[in-house]
Amino acid sequence: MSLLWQARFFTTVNHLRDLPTLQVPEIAFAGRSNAGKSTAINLLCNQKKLAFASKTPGRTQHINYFSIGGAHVAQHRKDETKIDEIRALLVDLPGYGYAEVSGSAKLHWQQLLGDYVRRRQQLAALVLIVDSRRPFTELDVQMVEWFAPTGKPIHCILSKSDKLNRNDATNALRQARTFLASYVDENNQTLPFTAQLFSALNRSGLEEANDRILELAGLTTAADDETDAESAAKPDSEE
Ligand SMILES: Nc1nc2c(ncn2[C@@H]2O[C@H](COP(=O)(O)OP(=O)(O)OP(=O)(O)O)[C@@H](O)[C@H]2O)c(=O)[nH]1
Ligand SMILES: [Mg+2]
Repeated sequence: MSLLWQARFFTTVNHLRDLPTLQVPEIAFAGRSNAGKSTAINLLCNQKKLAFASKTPGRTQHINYFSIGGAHVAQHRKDETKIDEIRALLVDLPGYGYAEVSGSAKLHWQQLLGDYVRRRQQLAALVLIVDSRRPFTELDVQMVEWFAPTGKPIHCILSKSDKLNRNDATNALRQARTFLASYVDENNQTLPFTAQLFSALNRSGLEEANDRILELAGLTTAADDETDAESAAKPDSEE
């Protein structure tokens, strides 16, 4: 069982001024509309309808937050979420590049996404979901270029790999890695950008994605073992 399975809905926001004030790592899922962001979140969190996934592109219109932590609280959904037990937040960002969104709405979302990825201090890493059948589009590149100056990690998930044969999938992965490796910092060092193939349909790449996301969110197994050991050593009556 992964820690991500504890995820529960936290909040929806429309404006940057409404972003949660919690000081915990955020992992944001970005990508073109229909790339498979919501589907990936649902699979990683082992829940069918946590993030809304749809055949209609442009479905995720707001920034949706899911919290990780406080599992025993989350099991009783009527309880108030114990904010101080939340260890990380997953963020489902609205997809970009959906042609039928009107000009002004498009602009609003592009500005919001740009400002969010460039300025959000709690944002620990970006999970960029790219359809493995399409190369990086102009807006994917824009996203990487907004985020690269922060020096923070990007993990690129090449989704829908079930649609490609093995050879094409391998090529798509190689091309993505080459593209990501072309970004360097001011000292000419490559940035912490990684990529993998993923299919929600046949669950391939699920474990790799899970492990990387836990690592990026600071929720690695080693830390958990430590916490478990600590709490096991404490007497129950302490609180
Ligand atoms: N074959 C296949 N289809 C997938 C996969 N992942 C997602 N899909 C399908 O792609 C469509 C879009 O998936 P969503 O998860 O809603 O995409 P999204 O990126 O959240 O889209 P927006 O909310 O519009 O930004 C749905 O019909 C999914 O079932 C996959 O790995 N393989
Ligand atoms: Mg979505």
